[in-house]
Amino acid sequence: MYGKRTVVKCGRTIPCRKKGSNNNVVSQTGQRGIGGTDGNHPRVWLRLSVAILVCTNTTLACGTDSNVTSGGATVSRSIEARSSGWFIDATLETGLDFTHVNGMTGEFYYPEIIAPGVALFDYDNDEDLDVFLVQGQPLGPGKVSTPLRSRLFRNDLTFEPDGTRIVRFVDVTDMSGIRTTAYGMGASVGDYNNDGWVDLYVTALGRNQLYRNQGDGTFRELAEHAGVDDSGWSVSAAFLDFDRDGWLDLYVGHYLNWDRDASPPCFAASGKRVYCAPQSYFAQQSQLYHNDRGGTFTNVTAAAGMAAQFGPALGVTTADFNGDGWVDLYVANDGHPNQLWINQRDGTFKDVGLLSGAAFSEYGKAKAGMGVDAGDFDNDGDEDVFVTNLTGEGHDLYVNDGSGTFETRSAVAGLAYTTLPYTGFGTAWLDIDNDGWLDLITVNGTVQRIDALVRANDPTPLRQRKQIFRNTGHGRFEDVTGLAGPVFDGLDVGRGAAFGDIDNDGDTDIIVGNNNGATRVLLNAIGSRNHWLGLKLVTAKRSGRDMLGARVAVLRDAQPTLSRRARADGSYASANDSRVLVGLGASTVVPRVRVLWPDGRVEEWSQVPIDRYTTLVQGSSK
Ligand SMILES: [Ca+2]
Ligand SMILES: [Ca+2]
Ligand SMILES: [Ca+2]
Ligand SMILES: [Ca+2]
Repeated sequence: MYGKRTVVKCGRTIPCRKKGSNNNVVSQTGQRGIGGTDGNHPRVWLRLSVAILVCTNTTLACGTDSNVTSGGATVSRSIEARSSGWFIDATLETGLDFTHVNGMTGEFYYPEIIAPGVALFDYDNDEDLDVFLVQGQPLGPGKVSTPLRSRLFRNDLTFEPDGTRIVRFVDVTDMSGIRTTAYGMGASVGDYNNDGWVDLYVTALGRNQLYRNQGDGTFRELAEHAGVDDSGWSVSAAFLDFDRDGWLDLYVGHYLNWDRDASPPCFAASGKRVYCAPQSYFAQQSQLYHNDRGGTFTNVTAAAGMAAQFGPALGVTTADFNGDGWVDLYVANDGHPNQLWINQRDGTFKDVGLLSGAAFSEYGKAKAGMGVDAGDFDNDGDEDVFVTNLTGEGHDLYVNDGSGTFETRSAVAGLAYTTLPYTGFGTAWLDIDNDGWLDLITVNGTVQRIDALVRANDPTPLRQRKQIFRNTGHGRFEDVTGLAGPVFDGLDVGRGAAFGDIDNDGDTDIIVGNNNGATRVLLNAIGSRNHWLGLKLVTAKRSGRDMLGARVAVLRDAQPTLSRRARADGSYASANDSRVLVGLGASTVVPRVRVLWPDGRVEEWSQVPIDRYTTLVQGSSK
C-alpha cells in the first residue's frame, strides 16, 4: 500500500538524530512534570532518549539530498529538489490511501457538498501527528454497496541514520475501535478527561460521536454517556476551557435543518437542477457543553446566553479576542452575520459580532462564511480573523485593534479581488516559510457546478485550485499560488484542511480533505530552511494534557514580539496540530518565551532551544 517512502533530510537548521530516537523533540523540564521520571507514566515518547546529531553543514545542501525508495529501488532526491514549489504532494508515498465518498445520487442532496473534515492529532503519544479522515454515507438507497467508515491512520514516522525522515501512514481503524456509522462531517480533538490522551469528537449529519482515547491504541465511543450525542447536522466543533477550571468544554456548531424527504428540488434559471442555497433551510441551534469532570458534560447553551442567537454555523475558532485572558469564540455563519462571542467571565457569552465589526464584509454584507482562523498576522499582539467565502464574494480579513474591535481590510490587504473566483473552505494562518509572519492558505471548491467543467464531462465539476498568500509584513498579502508547486495547479473539491508538522522538521504541512475525491498530503518544502521554535504546552498535572488556548509571546531583541497560541480548532470541520510552531527567520538567537496559560497565570522561559520541539510544563519555569 505504501511502497514509496517520503523522506526529508536534515538540513542547515534541522537537527538530525539516530533511527528510533524522537527527532527534534525534547522536554524543557527534564526530570519534572510530564518530562519526569515517573515510571508509571504512560507516555511512550517521554522514555525515548534524545540523541541529536546536529548537521554541521552550513549550506542548504545538507537538506537537499534525500532518498525515496520505491519497490526496492532507491531514488536519490530531496523534498526540495523534488519540488518546484513550496509544497509537494506526498499522498501516495506516505500511504494515506483514502477517498471520500459523498453518497451523491443525482438528486442534488445538499449535504453532498459540505464534507469532509480532517483531524491531525497524536493519538498514541509517540510525538508524531496521526490522521483521522471523515467519511460519508449513501444519501439514497442502494447506491453504495460496501460499508463506508471514517478512518484512523497512524503515523509511523521514522528516521534513518543519516537523518532522513520517512513518513508512513498505516490504517489502524479496525484495531482502534473507531466505527463511525453516521454521515461524517468533521472532527475536533481535545483531552476532555484530562488523562493525557487526546480524544476525538466526530460531527455528522446524524448523531455525533465522542471517542475517548483509552491510551492503548483503542477508543471507546461515549457520546451518549457524556451527553454530547447531538443529532441534527453539525460540521465544526471546538474544545475550549471557557470557565478556566482546567477541563475542556465543548462547542458544537450546528448548520441547517435538512430533511431528505422534505427537501423540494431547486433549479437554476436555465431550468437545470442545482443544489439549493442554504437559505432554503432553517438554521439549527449550536450547542455549548460544560465539562463536569466526571466524563460527562452539561448542555449550557441557554445558561450561557447562546440559545436565542444562532446562524448556520460552518467554521469555528476560539481565541482571546479582547485580550482579557478568557477564551472567546468566533463562528462563521453561512449567509448570516458571523458571531463573535465574548466570554463574560461568568459562564456566559455575549455576541458582539455586529458592534465589533467582525460580522459582515466591509460593504456590510453577510457572506457565506465557511472556513475561519484566528492569528496575529501583523505581529501587534492581538488575534486577527480570516474567513473564507463563496465565489464572487471574496474572503475577509478582520484586523483586531487589540480590544476585540475589528476593521475589515480585505481589499487593502490584497485578499478581496484575488479570492473572488474561489469558494474557500479549509484555511489557516500559518508561517509557511518561517519568516515570522503568518501566511494564508485556502483549499477551494465550488458548491455549484462550473459550466466549463460540466462541458468537459468532469465527474466532479466543482473543482478549483488551492491558493497561497504570502504575508509581506506590511499589512499586505501576495498571491504566490504560482510558486507553491504543481499540487497547487491541480483541481480538487477542497473542503476540510488540517495543518500541522507531520514530519516534525519544523514547518507546517497540510492534509486536505476533498469532497468525493482523494485526500492529499502536502509536505512543506521550504519552511525548515529558516529557524524555528517548536513548543508543546501542557499541564503540570500528571496527565500532561495539551493546554489548548495557551498564548505564547516570543520576545526577540530588536524585532517584534511574536504572539501565537496553542489551538486545534479553526479551518473548516477539521482539527490542527496543537503544538505551537514559531518561525524565527534567519536568526539563531534564542528568544525568551512567555506563556499566558489558560487559567491566567504567566510564566517565562529564557533557554528554550531553537530548531526543535520542546515541552513546556506549566509551573516548571525557572
Ligand atoms: Ca502519533
Ligand atoms: Ca483523554
Ligand atoms: Ca494582530
Ligand atoms: Ca513539516
